[in-house]
Amino acid sequence: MATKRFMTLPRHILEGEKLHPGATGELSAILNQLGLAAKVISLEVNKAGLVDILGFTGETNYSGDQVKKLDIFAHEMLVKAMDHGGHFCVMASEEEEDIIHLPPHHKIGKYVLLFDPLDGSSNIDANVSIGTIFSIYRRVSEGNGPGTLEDCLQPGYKQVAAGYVVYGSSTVLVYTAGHGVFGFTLDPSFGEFLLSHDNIKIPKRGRIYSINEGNYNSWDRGLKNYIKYLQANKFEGKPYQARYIGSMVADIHRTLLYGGIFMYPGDARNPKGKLRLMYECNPMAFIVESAGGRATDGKKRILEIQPTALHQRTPIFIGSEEDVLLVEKFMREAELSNIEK
Ligand code: AHM
Ligand code: MG
Repeated sequence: MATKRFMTLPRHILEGEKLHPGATGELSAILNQLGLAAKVISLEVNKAGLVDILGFTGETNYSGDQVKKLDIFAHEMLVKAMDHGGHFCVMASEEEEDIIHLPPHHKIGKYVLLFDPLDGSSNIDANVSIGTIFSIYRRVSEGNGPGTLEDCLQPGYKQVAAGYVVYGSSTVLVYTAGHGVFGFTLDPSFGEFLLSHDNIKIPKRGRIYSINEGNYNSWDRGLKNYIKYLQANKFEGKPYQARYIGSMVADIHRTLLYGGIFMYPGDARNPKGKLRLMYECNPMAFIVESAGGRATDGKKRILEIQPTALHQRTPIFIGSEEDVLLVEKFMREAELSNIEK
């Protein structure tokens, strides 16, 4: 690998490819193209406060959320940027109910792309960080024709690459192809992603917990006990800290860098929680596991859940290994004592 200084995203991908002699360069081309789409979305996000782009379009997306113009822009940008390279056989987006077929005149490839074009979009008006999340699989359906729903509904452990872009105080792209997690910061002066976070490793344990505590009354007893435990105890001599941005990409980016845990549990009102397995939880779980962390639904590894629907939701507990193991223990104990009663 060349030195970290001025290591651009394309160059980093190229160097990584050299370490895998069998690589065809296709995955590299995909990641480069995603980087390009991220730059365009980043520019538009930065302009959001200046142009008349904020506000609801009056539509709701498939999951029932209100859709803002920037969501649509990001969705269309990703489709347009990714549909003509000849790499994909099918795509799916959180913003579209069904799978997205490639235009008929384009070459069909062997990969599958799933993405959440602009996660956390309810935060746009308040200038809070938002992000794009993507996930790449190999096709599993037979033949060279258009991909199918079956290609999209693969368990997360089959991902070949995943990443996110956080549009925050700066724009940062983080990706993994299963061998290390790398972060690149967009230099706005010459429009290039530069390696800023080399081989990210999540701390084994952290001091920050991240959860929407407004839902406390609907939580299970085990989770309540865990949060009470954190509030009453210290880690390395200091009290635990609660941090919740309400934007998954930003909350997980912080968790990856500083350690700790991010949770979106199921509760009495929403047993499956809020976050989507295919667009949010699987890619984030792949990244966090590749950085040495852990991601489960409270019992089972996120990456081993067999999906049955494109837009299905799952509870998620993700972050430093020891923190996730601890919340699982609290939940298991509460469940056991319920059975014994
Ligand atoms: P979205 O896909 O509609 O943007 O919703 C997902 C977002 C996540 O970024 C965030 O973690 C979560 O919703 C916050 O939900 P809540 O406001 O219920 O805490
Ligand atoms: Mg989302």
